[in-house]
Amino acid sequence: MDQQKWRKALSDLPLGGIVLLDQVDSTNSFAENMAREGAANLTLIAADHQTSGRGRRGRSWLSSPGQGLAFSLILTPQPDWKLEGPPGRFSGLGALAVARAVRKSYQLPALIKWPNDVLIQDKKICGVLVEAHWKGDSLTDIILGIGVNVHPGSIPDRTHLQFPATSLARELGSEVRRLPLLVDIVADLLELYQLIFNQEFINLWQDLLAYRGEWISLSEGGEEIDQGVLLGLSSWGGIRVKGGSAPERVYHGGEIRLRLVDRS
Ligand code: BT5
Repeated sequence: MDQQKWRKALSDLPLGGIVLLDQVDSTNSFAENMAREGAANLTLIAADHQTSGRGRRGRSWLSSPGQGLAFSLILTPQPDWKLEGPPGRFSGLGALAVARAVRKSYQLPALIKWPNDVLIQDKKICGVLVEAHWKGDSLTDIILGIGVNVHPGSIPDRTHLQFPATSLARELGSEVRRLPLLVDIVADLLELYQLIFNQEFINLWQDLLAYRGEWISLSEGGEEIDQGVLLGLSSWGGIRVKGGSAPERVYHGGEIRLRLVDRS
């Protein structure tokens, strides 16, 4: 990455700070340390390469140098935050910003696989990792980390994947530049962030939900916990599922995995 060029392109956005790195273990870990040392709200940390990119529950996010986007945003609690419900909307924020930027700039049919993946044609191009940190009972910061496969070289070997993956350039059939994509995603994310506690935000997210109206299976810790039709999102960003004669169920929680059930 040409750091000077990247910094200049990002400098018009209302960020609290910009940190650009050639290599880091994980931008989320780096952001966590910065937050602990008092970094400003909306500080962006982006790296050309992560040596230990992280997914959820100890899983890895794999990438090759310069092939994708890996960045994290530090969010510190604001007076207007409504924290009485589950924090799932922060992964929705990351996924929605990526899906919208991809749709707007490249006209590709990006959808959000709840809770934290962005898919194009049923293949993963992006993962979001939200980590909240607490001091006693009080939330100190939320780190919102986003990884996007941009060039074809960013797609990990199939043996490392539990779900098919693709890159933006592969789906588009032509080259994609990382910097304008990053600027589009972060700009949209900052706008959506203003709406995050409104129903309008949930509606925008729900409009791009993958598998809506389809039969899905949910699992947690490797065990299936439910099956049913995916109805949509709850007002807190959980998913609403209905199957059989039982009443509708709502699930929250970033540890749940969702998959489509082939009923043909
Ligand atoms: C995620 O977790 O998808 C969240 C990934 C978040 C990555 C960003 S990069 C910037 C920031 N810093 C970090 O350290 N992390 C964040 P999860 O839903 O648990 O999915 C992880 C699974 O996705 C892995 O077990 C693989 O199967 C698969 N995977 C790994 N790398 C991938 C890639 N590049 N493309 C598609 N799938 C991948």
